Amino acid sequence: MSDRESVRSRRTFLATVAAATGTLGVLTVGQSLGWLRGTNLFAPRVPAEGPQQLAVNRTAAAAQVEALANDPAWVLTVVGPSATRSFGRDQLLALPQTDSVLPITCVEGWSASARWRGVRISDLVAAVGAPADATVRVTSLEPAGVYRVTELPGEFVRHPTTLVALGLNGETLDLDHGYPARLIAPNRPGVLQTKWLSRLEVLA
Ligand SMILES: Nc1nc2c(c(=O)[nH]1)N[C@H]1C(S)=C(S)[C@@H](COP(=O)(O)O)O[C@H]1N2
Ligand SMILES: [Mo]
Repeated sequence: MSDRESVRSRRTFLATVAAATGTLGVLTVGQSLGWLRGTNLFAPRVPAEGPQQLAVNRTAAAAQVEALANDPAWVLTVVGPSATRSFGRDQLLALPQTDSVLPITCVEGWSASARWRGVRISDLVAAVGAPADATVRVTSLEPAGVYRVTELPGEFVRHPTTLVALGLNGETLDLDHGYPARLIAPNRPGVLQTKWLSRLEVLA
């Protein structure tokens, strides 16, 4: 490549970068400004639209969990090495509550922060006699679906912001956000933030 050609190709490269950066700038603005919402092709779900100012990826109706989630006899079953315990919502609410500000980061291309309130998962693991850094299998009430069962490694279980969330943005967790209880942990893809919890099992 001659000197002149290399200067030209570098210019072309820089122009491409500038164009791409400009596009990104516009898209970022589109994510944050209400007036661009309708034109924003890259945000299939707008984070601020949905119950409790948070987008919903899969509704309770779509997941066919409405009846199970609204059942007053619902309990969260926690299975440990030496004990199994069941907690109703009122029992969970009677345990120490923690607030965590954590985002949902969906692979569909949106991320939104919210204030969650609930019980530290490490407290529930301790209540069934397991170590705070145990791995926990998390199962949803959802009868079918790829996100029904997830595994939570010990580093997340022991993290003080990882919750079985019962509340969202100052209100009772909406059915579409996982009522009666959902998992919320830091630095986890949205797909692993299991909604409509049914069971936590400590794995050996
Ligand atoms: N049981 C269950 N939990 C789930 C899902 C699901 O389909 N079923 N979707 C996940 C995905 S992909 C995301 S991004 C988040 C979205 O949470 P939100 O709907 O409360 O915003 O929930 C996660 N938890
Ligand atoms: Mo997602």
